[in-house]
Amino acid sequence: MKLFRTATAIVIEQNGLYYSLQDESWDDFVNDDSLYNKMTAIVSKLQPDTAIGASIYDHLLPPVGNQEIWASGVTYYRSKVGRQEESKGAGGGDFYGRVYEAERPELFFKATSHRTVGHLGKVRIRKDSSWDVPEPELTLVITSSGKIVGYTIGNDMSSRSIEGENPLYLPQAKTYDGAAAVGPCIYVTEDTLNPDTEIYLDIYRNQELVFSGNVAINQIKRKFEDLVKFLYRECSFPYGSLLMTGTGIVPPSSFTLQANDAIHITIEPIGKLINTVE
Ligand code: DO4
Ligand code: MG
Repeated sequence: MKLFRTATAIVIEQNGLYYSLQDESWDDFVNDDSLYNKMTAIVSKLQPDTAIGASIYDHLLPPVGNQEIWASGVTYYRSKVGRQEESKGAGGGDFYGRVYEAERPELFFKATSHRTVGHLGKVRIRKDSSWDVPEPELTLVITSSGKIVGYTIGNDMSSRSIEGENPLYLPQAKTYDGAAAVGPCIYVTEDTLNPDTEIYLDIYRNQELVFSGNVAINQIKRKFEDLVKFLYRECSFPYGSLLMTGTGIVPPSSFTLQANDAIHITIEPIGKLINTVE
């Protein structure tokens, strides 16, 4: 089942049928350990809203309310190697190698909804950055109690020039207006995701494909539950949280994003998140 957020309603999609819920608080609705069962019960009682169809994808809000968005780093081998390359001059090779092997993962605060866009929204690159990439990341939707209740697609937009200059600049490389995209929906399931699930990244410039890559989520070095446990060790999340799980796709060092590039991230069964660079 998929859960969408629009300006006027929360919408559930099941088997191509859409069920609309008015007057529901997003924060209360999502922060529920029984989210799947609740949605199943709603769908069994409610009539589908035939006025809603696939055009819902044209006017979605990001599926985040008062939840904080956090991110995990260096969880895939490709990310470790990419960071080591970019920070050679700053001595970062050692830090990234160590965090990849350590028990404690790298977790950092990414954004609130204020700095986040949804499907078809515009992501930004910093004006003081010269080397920028999208990071396509499976994103966990977690309740206050630490239960993973769904999955969405995240884009952890990153400045590689700022991060590469000095690892202590990470918050500036990662957090700025328009630095995060999530969506198009939350995929809610009782089961865990199939480990063979693939993340695809395609970047188009003037309709031409300029980068394409993919990675299976089974290439991640960490268990999702362990990332959540560390995140929730000393932080409470009254509305729940979203946690990006890290990138396993890093374009070559010669690649940098440009204005108007279109970033397509696909993770089935969640869907496709499309954003354009402002
Ligand atoms: O350590 C820097 C950030 C890593 C990151 O965002 C990732 O691996 O996805
Ligand atoms: Mg990342």
